[in-house]
Amino acid sequence: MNLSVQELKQKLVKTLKSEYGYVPEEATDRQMYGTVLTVVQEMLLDKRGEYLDKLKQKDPKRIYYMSMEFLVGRSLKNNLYNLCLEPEMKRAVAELGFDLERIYDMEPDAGLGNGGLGRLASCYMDGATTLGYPVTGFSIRYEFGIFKQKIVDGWQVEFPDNWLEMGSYWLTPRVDEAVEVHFEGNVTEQWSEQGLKTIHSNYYSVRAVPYDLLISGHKSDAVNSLRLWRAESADAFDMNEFSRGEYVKSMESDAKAAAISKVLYPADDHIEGKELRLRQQYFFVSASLQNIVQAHLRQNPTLDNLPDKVVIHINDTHPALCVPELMRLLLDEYGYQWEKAWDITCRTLAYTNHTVMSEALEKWDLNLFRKHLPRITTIVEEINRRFCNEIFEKFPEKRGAIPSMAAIGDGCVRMANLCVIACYSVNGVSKLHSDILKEDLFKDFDDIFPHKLTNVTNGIAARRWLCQGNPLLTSMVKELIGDGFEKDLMELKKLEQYESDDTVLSCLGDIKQRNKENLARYISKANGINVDPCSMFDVQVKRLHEYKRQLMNALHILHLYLQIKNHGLEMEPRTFIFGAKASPGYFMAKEIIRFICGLGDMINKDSSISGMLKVIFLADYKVSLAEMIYPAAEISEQISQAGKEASGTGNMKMMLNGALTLGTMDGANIEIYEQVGKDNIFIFGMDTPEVNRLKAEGYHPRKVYETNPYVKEVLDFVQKGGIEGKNFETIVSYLLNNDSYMSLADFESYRQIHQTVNDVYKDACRWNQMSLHNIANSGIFSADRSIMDYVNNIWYK
Ligand code: F58
Repeated sequence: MNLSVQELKQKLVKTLKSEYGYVPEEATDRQMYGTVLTVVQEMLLDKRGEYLDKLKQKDPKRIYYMSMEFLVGRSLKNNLYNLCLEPEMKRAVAELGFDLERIYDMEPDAGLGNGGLGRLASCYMDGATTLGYPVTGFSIRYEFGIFKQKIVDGWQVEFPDNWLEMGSYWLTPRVDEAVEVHFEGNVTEQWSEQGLKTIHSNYYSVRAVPYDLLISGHKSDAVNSLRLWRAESADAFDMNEFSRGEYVKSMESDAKAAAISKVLYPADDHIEGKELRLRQQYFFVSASLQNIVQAHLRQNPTLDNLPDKVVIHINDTHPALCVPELMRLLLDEYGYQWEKAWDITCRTLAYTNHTVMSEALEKWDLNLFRKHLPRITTIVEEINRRFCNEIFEKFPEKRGAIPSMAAIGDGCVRMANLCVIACYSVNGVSKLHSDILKEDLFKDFDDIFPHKLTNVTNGIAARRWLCQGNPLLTSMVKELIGDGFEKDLMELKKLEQYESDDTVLSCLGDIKQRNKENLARYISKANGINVDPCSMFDVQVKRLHEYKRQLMNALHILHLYLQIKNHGLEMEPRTFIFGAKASPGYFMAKEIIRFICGLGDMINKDSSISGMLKVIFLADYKVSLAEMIYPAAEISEQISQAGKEASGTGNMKMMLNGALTLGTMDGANIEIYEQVGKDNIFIFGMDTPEVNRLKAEGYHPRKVYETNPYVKEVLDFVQKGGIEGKNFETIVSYLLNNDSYMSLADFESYRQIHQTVNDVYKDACRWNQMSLHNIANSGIFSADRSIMDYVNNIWYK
């Protein structure tokens, strides 16, 4: 967008006057913040108008990305960057007496997601928009996003995230496009002239009002939208009750409806079958599909060609109700016969799986399902009946597998099976993960639908994670290889020619140093602890989960501490940095945070280890904090038990910022390994077959404790209350008796690879060389590449 500083200033002054009635000299930071966002939003709306006109003419196939979560983060900097207006806006704001950096900092994260899955959805909106594909995201306009985390005495405490107060500037309500969603009620069948008709009556109606959050692409004509639904009662209050003087009761129905879009469920990799969550799912699925069908019918006379013009992509099973809801619309609202409706549905829907962990595979109790969604239940039952019959008839060799493949079993609706049965494409998110889907979780399906299962390795929005988050490194890269990498990340490969260039390598080292200093300043402010920016920054930031093994990292830190204290170990100074939210009801995860914090309290104040170790737990890990942490990371801890992390995307973000991966052969770590080669990554631990073998043999963590003196020393120390006199009995007993993700089994190998890391770090030149090699080979992990995989292999195949 071509706007001069002068023109921007005029826009700002005008908007400040019209919105707040002030001139710049009188305005507060908050008012200037509102003004800048309003001006940028208006530019996006204009651009969106032009883009929609073009779309109407060309009428390409539309992609609808259905996701319960979009972890958007902040938008202002991203939008200015994408519109190529950042330098001009900076000056315009400065000339009016304000500081754009301060304004950036006032923006809350739109935290409408838990972690990797939600962030991936946002990275894909960025990639698809930049590449000019018409992708619309659909989700819920949660009033409260992912909770704010504070640490009190080592214990995680959650606070509501009222992001709309400062974040609603980006949302445009479209009341004119509101639709109704029906819950509960009775389902009956009636004969009419058209035959047998299903009638859903006595339902409870919720109004879904869309709010659009515009997504800009980088140097692209496209402006896509993320459509977020807000729930309200179809009738604001019950007039009968109101007339009887029962004022509070008259508003209950409104409160019940509004609860649907009140708050994001903060569970990560664990699904609880809660009624409200089911209502959330159906609410946003039904509203979105009604919207999609209406939009299609505005341009087409029929729904017969829906699969040629539309893909509805189901991001994990949370929007799996798309399957029966599309069927319901076709059957009940548009009068299709079952076979034709099923054909259209199957050819329109695609599904991405993000986990193989059984506790995260969604199941809904059939009775609960029936109570809330009676019509949807009859449709799922019919889908299941027909599917089971088909297998029985056409695949006699699979008759034995019918109980495990069915969409309904053990009194539950199994959402993943439902998706695999219906969708024309099912993909995993890394090579290993997709192989596990094919060979294990969905093996029987793969045998009968041989081309359905495929892989799309995840990717990240490099423009956010490198260009916006790490300006120093970006300038260096631009100086060396030009700016082509912004649009084609594979161009980073050109950096390889500088791997023996001392000047470049030392410049890379200096940049990392400055980014570390920046993070050290933040740590000092946030945690009141001074860390040495010359120490190695070893980072593990991600949701807290046992399978991600933050605890193994912490045990190893304790091991180092004991070695320094008791056995005179000398090592390169190291700062271990953690950031992680635990699901509020996940006790063990919260205990692990308490353990890390306790460890930090003990180590950070111990002057006898002469600053060799520091342990920092950064509270409230979120997108905007990640943007500061990644550029400063030197070691990227990706240490999940092999076979458990579907992909990981933090691993890619840190690699792109020059950190070296210390990880297991899990998820996308394997593909990072393939890209950089064995000499530029630190791999340790059991791989998936080894994990499976040990599990089959019988794993006895207590044996490791008894045979490995380091493990014994560490656990004995904890047991004796060595960490600040605190009781961590649950942790010790968990490790000795269960250790579900085999941290103790991998401990020795983890310990040894850390020694290698320590040795390599002594050679700064070699380290920087490895770091540059990692950056140079991270191009494949661009979200743009993932989007092109979706485009070529799934969406426009
Ligand atoms: C994550 N899943 C995977 N789920 O764990 C990670 O390996 C992968 O890189 C990422 O998806 C993107 O593919 C994940 O983040 C959730 O947060 C769900 C939220 C809702 C409840 C169940 C977990």
